[in-house]
Amino acid sequence: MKNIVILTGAGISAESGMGTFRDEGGLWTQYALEDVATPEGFARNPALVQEFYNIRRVKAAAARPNEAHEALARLQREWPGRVDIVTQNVDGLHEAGGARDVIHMHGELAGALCAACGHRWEAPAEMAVGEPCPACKGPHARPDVVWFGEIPYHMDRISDLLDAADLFAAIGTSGQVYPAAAFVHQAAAAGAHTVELNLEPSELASGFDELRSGPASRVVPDWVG
Ligand code: BJW
Repeated sequence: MKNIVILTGAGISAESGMGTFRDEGGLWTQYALEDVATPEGFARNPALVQEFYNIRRVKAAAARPNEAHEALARLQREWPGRVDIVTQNVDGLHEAGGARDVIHMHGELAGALCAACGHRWEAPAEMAVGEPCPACKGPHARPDVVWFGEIPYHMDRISDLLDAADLFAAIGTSGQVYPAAAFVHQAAAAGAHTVELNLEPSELASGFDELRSGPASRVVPDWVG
């Protein structure tokens, strides 16, 4: 067992106070995802979208990593082989917990992106509608996150890691959003042992070799050992 690939979702940050999307009371019960997580929603109402992300940016800045983030960072430090963390989360809590080289497939709250020229820079705590891009000066700044209909970041690199994985773990993700939901199948086809760590078995649970149910702050440190 040499190469470990770990996919994380909102559930790993739930106990740090960051909301999940699809659980009871989750973000998609408070906002329509078409309004705040699509390019079309941003074109229709940029103020609503900036407000949605400003609130979450402030919350993430105040949040602290929990035992699950810290256990994964420890695994990265102590495992003799590779441990790659691919996260769908935009909150930066893996790095705050000590992880390195985290692959942010859905972008980061800390980043701003110019929708016109593609330039990226550090987002201010509060982004305003029409904020100018430092490169092209156009008023098209948006959060550097991946919305529905957009292609997630680092897909070639992730695909190579999955093809070389000996162990694949999915932590705190409902498995309802692609392409991340298909990673377990790619890793299994490459011969990896697959394990799901989640509060309760997800919709994809039958596709994993092993299930560990419970809150991430307990099951992840137990799994890491
Ligand atoms: C705990 C816990 C605790 C709670 N401890 N666990 C039809 C079929 C197939 C695909 C499609 C389709 N129609 C459209 C698509 C594509 C679409 C898609 O998947 N749609 C589905 C809705 C069907 N996907 C896309 O558009 C993606 N792009 C794409 O496919 O491009 C094409 C392409 C790809 C690759 C190569 C070439 C081309 C882009 C998806 C972008 C998703 N963006 C968001 C927003 C990001 C920014 C932001 O944060 O605001 O990403 S949406 C949202 O969902 C966010 C999350 O990262 C993502 C996944 O959510 P996650 O993390 O799983 O959270 P939840 O809430 O769903 O689950 C939490 C889990 O934790 C639960 O299971 C709980 O039980 C558990 N939990 N507390 C442990 N304490």
